[in-house]
Amino acid sequence: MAMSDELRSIQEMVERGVREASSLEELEQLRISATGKKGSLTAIMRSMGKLAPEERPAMGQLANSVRSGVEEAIARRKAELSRAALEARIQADAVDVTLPGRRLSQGTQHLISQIREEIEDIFVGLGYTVEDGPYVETTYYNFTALNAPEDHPSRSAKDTFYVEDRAPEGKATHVLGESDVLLRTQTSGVQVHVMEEKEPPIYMICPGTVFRPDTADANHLPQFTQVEGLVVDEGITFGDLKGTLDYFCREIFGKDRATRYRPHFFPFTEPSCEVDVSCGVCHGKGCRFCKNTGWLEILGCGMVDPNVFSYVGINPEKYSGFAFGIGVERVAALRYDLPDLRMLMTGDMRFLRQF
Ligand code: 2U9
Repeated sequence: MAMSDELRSIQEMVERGVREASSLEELEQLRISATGKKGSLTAIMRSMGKLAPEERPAMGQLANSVRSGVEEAIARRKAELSRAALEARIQADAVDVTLPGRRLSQGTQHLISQIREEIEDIFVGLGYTVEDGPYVETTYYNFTALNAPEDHPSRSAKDTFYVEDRAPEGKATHVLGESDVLLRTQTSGVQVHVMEEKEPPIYMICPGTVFRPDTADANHLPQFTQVEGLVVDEGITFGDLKGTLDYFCREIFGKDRATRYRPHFFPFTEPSCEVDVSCGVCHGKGCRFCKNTGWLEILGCGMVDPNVFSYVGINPEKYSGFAFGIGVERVAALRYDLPDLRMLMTGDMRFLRQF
């Protein structure tokens, strides 16, 4: 075939290929087969030297125009295909900004945390510090240093979760006196730690989770939250205790609520009291909520027993103090008329969102 025919046939072939190419990859293959290093057009241009000198200018001109025509056609199609590819991507990635958004489900602070913080704020306002301590305690910090005798019922495995891996080999249940590590049943151990570390004056509260092997029912939870408080200073009297706790009760339940102090017994305080606030439903007249007494029990308290001071090396002749314990779940139940403490443990957002 004459070289000019060959050039024209290549030109036709490439032009058809360009029209038919449906992807950038196909087009690139076509370019390589024509004008690439081993391409058909490149091969012809290389063989130009074999022509008679008088034929070369015309053939050279033809070859160059075929080549630039081919390159131009490929470039044009390339631009077209690139635009189409971009268009397709834009279509595929399109976001319909007019669609309604997905609402993020946002939690709320748990009622118990809210009340715990409220109690903290009341005492911080009175100059108290907020202290923390371990959940796992020894019998010394949970009982002994709090003046609980060795045979006190609260020490029994019925009332305390002992930590299993410190129980004797092969025995599933704790036998009194055989394990001295437990889940704290009260936060009082924190006060013992603080008194060991700090000199009086001490004005502190210790909020936190405590554990007791009670079956959960309307009035009991095996895990609940306490805020205990301790004041140790020179000249602290029962009057200081009463003034402080009356103030606390009014802050947390409202100015119109009365308080009453009933004698009680705790190993760690002497004298000891349980404190009631007047019923907010019937205002003391008696109703179902207060079991017709007009009063609701809210906390325990007392003057720190001098024995407790002796355990931590505080001189009971120089210092006196008072202590108290508040069950936060109980405060929540009284304040919001909750019929069952277990409602606080379910994580049911229909309940929790109300607070
Ligand atoms: C030290 C000395 C004394 C803490 C106290 C109570 C009274 C009390 C209960 C309230 C409801 C426990 O959560 S509850 O079941 N607590 O009645 N707690 S006095 O007395 C202390 C603490 C530490 C060193």
